[in-house]
Amino acid sequence: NREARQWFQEARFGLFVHWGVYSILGDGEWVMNNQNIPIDAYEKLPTFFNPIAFNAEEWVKMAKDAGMKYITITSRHHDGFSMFDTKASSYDIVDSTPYGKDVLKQLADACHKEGIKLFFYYSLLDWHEDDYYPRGRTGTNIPGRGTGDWDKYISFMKAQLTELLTNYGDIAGIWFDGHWDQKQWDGKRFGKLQVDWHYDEIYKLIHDLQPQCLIGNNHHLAPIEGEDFQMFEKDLPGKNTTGWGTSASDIGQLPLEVCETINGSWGFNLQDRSHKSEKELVHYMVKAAGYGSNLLLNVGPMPNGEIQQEHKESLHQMGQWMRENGET
Ligand code: FUL
Repeated sequence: NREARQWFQEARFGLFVHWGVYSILGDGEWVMNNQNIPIDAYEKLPTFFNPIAFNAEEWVKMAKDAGMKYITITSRHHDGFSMFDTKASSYDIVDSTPYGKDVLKQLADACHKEGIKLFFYYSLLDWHEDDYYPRGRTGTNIPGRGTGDWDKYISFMKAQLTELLTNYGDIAGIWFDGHWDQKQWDGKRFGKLQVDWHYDEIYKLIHDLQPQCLIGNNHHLAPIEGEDFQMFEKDLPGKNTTGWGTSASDIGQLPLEVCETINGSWGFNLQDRSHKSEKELVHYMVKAAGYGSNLLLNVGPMPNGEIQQEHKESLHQMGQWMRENGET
């Protein structure tokens, strides 16, 4: 949808939010994989997840004050835990936490009220679903086990995406991630397994449900049919500083977005004190804008639902800079 792309092209600045049951452990969103936590142990985390200090209005006002035009939040990260009320699984915030409320619904309502657009991050790969095949390194990556029904997994994703695009009003975009999880155990050997993500069907489903909903996929490749924007993870467009990024020749004609962390972590990390200075952050935003790209700047809220003080301060400073420089 041309109008939606045009809006995105001019949006400049957005808030990325990595929040899930992993936040409890304060060791980033990859903690299940990095600490090799088995599924049955990890499954205890939701029973302690009770973010009573979460205030959607405050988050949205904080983003607005920073000069941001949109928020992209993890609806379900690689750990497979859904931060919304899904009927496709009971492994979700409403069915399996003491909190029992849908945080995405609260955020969607606050965003709509304040005129901030909402994107959902959605992981393709899943370390929890039985039908995810190949399942990630944690769990059943053992010969003879861990087989799943791939078609059922695709249907599961479609069911969840349908919910996300039906129950939360207008959604500005879906931010896919985890495409690269294809060099995994295929039941016989590790190798390059050709995973068919059924993008044609999934992208069509999204655009049929909400034509204005922008699709982006963090696959680090040239954009494919059906995608509306191209993202660069911790990387300016075409620089490929990370080594696994997107090369200059793979930049398409779509609006661009760079995403970056304030410290070094996406999900809440208790020990990470490497917060970037105001100058570094402003510089990065200006550089990204020089490439015609938005900046999606991340916060990793704490398990109680509050955003770290240092991150709040950074956002406030960015907002001040934007105002002083007539950018808002
Ligand atoms: C990556 C993910 O694996 C990270 O956990 C994070 O979500 C980042 C934005 O994208 O590919």
